[in-house]
Amino acid sequence: MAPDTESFDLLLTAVQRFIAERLVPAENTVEEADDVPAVIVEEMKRMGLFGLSIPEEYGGIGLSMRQECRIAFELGQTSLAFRSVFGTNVGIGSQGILMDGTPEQKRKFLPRVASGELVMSFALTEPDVGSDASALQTRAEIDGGFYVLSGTKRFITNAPRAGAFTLMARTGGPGAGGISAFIVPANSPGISLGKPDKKMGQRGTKTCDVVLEQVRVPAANIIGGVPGVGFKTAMKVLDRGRLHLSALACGVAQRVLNESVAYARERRQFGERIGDFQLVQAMLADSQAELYAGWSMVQDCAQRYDAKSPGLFNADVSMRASCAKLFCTEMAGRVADRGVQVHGGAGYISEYKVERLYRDVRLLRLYEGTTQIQQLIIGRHLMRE
Ligand code: COS
Repeated sequence: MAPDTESFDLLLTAVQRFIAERLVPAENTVEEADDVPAVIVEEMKRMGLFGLSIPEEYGGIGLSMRQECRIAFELGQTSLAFRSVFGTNVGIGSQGILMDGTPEQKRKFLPRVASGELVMSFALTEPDVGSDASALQTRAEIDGGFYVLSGTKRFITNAPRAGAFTLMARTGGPGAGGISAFIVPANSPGISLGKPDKKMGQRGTKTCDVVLEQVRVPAANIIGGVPGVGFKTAMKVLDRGRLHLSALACGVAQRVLNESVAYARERRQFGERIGDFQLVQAMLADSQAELYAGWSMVQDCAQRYDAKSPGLFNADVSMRASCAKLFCTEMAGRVADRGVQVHGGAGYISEYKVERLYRDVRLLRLYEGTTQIQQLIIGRHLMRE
């Protein structure tokens, strides 16, 4: 059961305060150190942020999707590195277990995921396999009660922090039906990490390669205990993740808009505030209107997500999550671009927040399925209907 309105409002207020008082003031530190301070990570654990989406019976808060999106919207309004610390525990790292795991797997892993003691990370992408996920090459060969895994996973968010991976590998023949999802402890012999990726933005988030050389994983660690359904688990996890990211994108757009309006009220040219010029107002108005549209989509889709059978694929909701991801992440890109434009030359200088936000939002259109993958999912759905 998701928290009632009163409990949720208390959480929302606490998160808003935490962002305003602890996270926003630490944004420059995160940018310079390329890391989130350990003391803040501990505060996040105490607030329960690692367990936002995990049901109460496993020690989490058990938010509905609608509530989770509301919190993601707030988290989008500060450095995205903060959300990333616990984002994989709330989303793509843990949801496979929650949706398709056996009761033992849920009992064994989810309480530690919810408390933040165990960081989970999601490993699907490979050097030669990104958008075409069902072609993945990491092999898992059966050997008695174990599988032996070999391959390389790429751009794996939180790999350096992870205690375990939800990792997709091929137990059978080619295509989606040959893929299984494993829970792989990060300290398994044969696992090594690549050097940290140097990224365009989102400094403070941690990504790198995960290399598996003859890694022995108990067969009992296949999510749900059934081989061959890991691709579907991964797709369901991504549907949900895409909706969460849509909400996050709206949050960043809101922050950019706030920064831009504040600047337009302060900055004077030709003897007037630049925000009094209609050409500047047009940019702000377009951003506000698009943000409103995006957030309305997120709320609608989240409501539909909550109404469907939990953990089951629903083609209509999946299509709408792709619509939201497509629109909201592209929208955040346009809003960030206008934000820089409103700031003029100052927008290109790192002293002003929009410079970082402009770089940070670029990833939103790429990860958890590019804009083109969302178009493909929507287009296929329409043709199927
Ligand atoms: N939920 C559950 N099952 C799903 C599903 C979903 N959202 N989407 C597809 N499936 C099922 C299909 O129903 C099909 O099952 P059957 O074989 O029983 O019919 C199976 O999965 C294969 O589906 P499909 O044929 O559509 O797979 P494709 O190989 O054509 O791939 C895309 C589909 C391109 C949509 C998929 O590979 C994808 O999302 N790629 C992007 C991956 C991504 O987001 N990567 C980011 C890295 S993770 S941060």
